[in-house]
Amino acid sequence: MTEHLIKRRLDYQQPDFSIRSTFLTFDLSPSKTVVTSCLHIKKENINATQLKLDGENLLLLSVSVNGRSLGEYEYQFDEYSLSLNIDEENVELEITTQIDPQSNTSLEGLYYTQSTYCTQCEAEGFRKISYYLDRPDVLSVFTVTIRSKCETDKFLLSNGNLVKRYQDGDTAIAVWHDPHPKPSYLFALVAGDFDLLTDSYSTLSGRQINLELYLEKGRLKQGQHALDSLKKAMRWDEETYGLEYDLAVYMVVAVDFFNMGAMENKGLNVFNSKFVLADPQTATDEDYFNIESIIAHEYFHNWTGNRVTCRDWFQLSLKEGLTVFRDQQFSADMSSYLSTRIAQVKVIREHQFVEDAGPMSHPIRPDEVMEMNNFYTVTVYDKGAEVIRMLHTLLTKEGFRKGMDLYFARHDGQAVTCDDFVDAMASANNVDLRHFQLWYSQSGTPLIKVRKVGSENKGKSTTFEFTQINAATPDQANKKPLFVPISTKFLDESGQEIKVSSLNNGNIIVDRDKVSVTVESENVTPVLLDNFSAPIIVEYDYAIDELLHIIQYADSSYAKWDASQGLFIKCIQTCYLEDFDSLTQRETKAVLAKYANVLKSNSIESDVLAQLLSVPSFEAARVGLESIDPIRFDAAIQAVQQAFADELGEYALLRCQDFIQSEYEYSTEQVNARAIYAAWLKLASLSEQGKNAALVTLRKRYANADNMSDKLNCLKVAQATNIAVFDELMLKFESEYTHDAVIMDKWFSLHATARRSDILSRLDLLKAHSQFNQRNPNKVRALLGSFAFYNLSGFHQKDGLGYKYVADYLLQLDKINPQVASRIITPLLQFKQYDASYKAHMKHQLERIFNSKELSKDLFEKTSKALA
Ligand code: 0A1
Ligand code: ZN
Repeated sequence: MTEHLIKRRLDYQQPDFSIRSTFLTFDLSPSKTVVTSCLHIKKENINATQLKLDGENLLLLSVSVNGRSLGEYEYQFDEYSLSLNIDEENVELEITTQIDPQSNTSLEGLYYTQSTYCTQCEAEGFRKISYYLDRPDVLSVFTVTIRSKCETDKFLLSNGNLVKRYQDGDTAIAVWHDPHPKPSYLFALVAGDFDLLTDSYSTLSGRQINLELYLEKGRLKQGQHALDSLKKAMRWDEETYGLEYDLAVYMVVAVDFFNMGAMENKGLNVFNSKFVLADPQTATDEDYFNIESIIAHEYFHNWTGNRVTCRDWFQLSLKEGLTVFRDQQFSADMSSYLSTRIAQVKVIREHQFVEDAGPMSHPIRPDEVMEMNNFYTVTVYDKGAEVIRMLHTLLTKEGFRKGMDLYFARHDGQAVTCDDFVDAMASANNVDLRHFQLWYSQSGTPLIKVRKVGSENKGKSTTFEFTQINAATPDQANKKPLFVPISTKFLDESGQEIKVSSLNNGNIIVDRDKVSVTVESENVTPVLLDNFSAPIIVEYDYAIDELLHIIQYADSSYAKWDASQGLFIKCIQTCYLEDFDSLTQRETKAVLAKYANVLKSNSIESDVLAQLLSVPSFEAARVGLESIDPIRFDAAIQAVQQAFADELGEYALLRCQDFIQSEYEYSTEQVNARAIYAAWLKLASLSEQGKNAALVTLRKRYANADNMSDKLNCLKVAQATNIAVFDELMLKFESEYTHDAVIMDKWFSLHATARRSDILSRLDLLKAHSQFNQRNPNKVRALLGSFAFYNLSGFHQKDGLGYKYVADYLLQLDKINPQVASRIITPLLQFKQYDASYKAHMKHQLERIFNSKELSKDLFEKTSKALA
């Protein structure tokens, strides 16, 4: 087996050489592309003699130094590198390599699919294009020449500004120059034929920027929302952070084959087409939202990532945590704070907490990495953003802005570390953030247990004790207490807020093992972790009436939602633990009846209503439980869902009639109205009293829907409530959209998550569908990813066949695209959290993968950690 080495953060060393300029020439051909690279190399460490360049899967054609061609004995190369001695301080190094883009199914480096050339270089893909110092702290000025003899390569694109475009006989040639020094991971090249959507943007300082969207032919109209989003993002960044775009052109290319969401290459973003294309007939509200936020995310990287980049890959959260936080702020400003915040919190609770409780647990700034692609995680991205959010809370908006200004003043044009970022924040605000910094180095989810320790002062005051617990994780045995801001309010019996002077801007700072807070009142309901002020788990033994009190009286909609989740989770866990006996059933019914009354009698604001009607997912509801029997837990969720629907069924049916259909518009009001309608329709369709009438409504609604959101909502309701109707509507959907690859992903995903006993043979049929393609990550994620992540009853079959199905598939996929295989394996990695028999079956499949021949580094790292 190939040896897979672990790299360590603390082993970082500055590079001995820099690359002042990089001239690349590509002679494109699908299976034999020749890359000529002319590098001006400068020795930075006078004692260094050997230059070692990274390179993988390259056919080396020639090497020359200062114009002299080297003989084979003058350099050494192996599978991963090319080394040569450099005596002078400055040399011109020219290397010619040949690559095979057509056979590149990993979609890393330069690849060719659907008659288009495309690159993906982050994190370490450039080395599959040419030998280079492929590390983020080597910044170089790039000039790129692209040559093609193929007439369909109408557009030849790279980073920066187009210097010239001309024809030399049968060869089309384009030359690009990017004046901003950049690391190799930000390099991009795209060549092919597209429809081009253009616009221009005028910056606040009066510069004109050309905006260009390159879209699959025939899809021009579907680019408008992305283009509008881009202009909004450009304006927002100028207004919020004073950051202006710095080139004359900003290009976005949409491609169907892409491993991730999108990539922020300087001036030439490459996007997964599902995060660009939208019109009311093809995209849902969620798609509209995602497009706006991902377009913004990539745009914001121009400053947080490109102008100031990472010193090494351990610092990935420097750019990702910060850029996610910035896109979250932007989305909240564009739509509603509440719904965006709830969605973010769900990501943390349902995915990040799970990651942190499993074998891949790592700090937002990891210490050890085998395969960098395995660290584009919810921890680095989303927990990273929560850490930035805490800084924003602690320093205030103004203080945070001062910190950002200082960060750019100090580090523009540099490759820096997370410590540099926190230092800028600390210096600009004159505060000590050393304790806070532990969030960067400590992994795991802090648990804060809150207890009412009694009342004093003749019962006139109540004291709450906060205990911080940081359990060991596989990567770190010893933990220290973190600096945790817990936004807290206290409500009295009448629902009024009680002022507590000891709070710090509304936060209780738990920075030690134990912290106590006293409230001058006797009957107090605490509202804890409002707005999810820290990425932690809070445990407090709420009485149901306290939760209902919060839902009725808290002035924060977030707190209402969180209390509603707490209420559902309490019911689900009781059903699960008490074996659904008749007492539990009666009690659950009584609790849900009370809750239903609150929902009926209160004028709940529309931005939170749909969320209040939704029962939490498996991942959210299982918090705090170990050795889970997923099937029994699933049954508990179903039981609570059914009891809740039965409480509200008739009322829900009535509420469905409130909905007035108007022409589709992506606006906050319409998005809320559609979500509320779908939530009522689901409850009505599930309920004993409402289901027949609801079914008629559902069919009618599907038939009359003039937009994808309503259609998909109907399909989801049918999937959850009536499989026969689901099958009927899915057939209609297929015949309508079978030609559209992007839309068919939704269809694959809905099939993959359906609850049915023959799901595995269905998956076999779906894999044979004409629109399925094992080389396309979107398809694989839609079918196999959705199944493994979200089909609880299908994946966790008692005989282990669901696990085997996924493992068999991953073994094939690993040979095609290890990055995608490595994402889909995630649910199997959590095997230790399940009950014995499930655990054994999952472990067996992990062992099969681990022991298979020529396993990728990606899967090797994950399976070896899981089985350790
Ligand atoms: N930097 C991109 C995400 C990205 C990361 C890795 C990729 O390939 C391995 C592709 C894209 C972002 O944060 O948007
Ligand atoms: Zn990013």
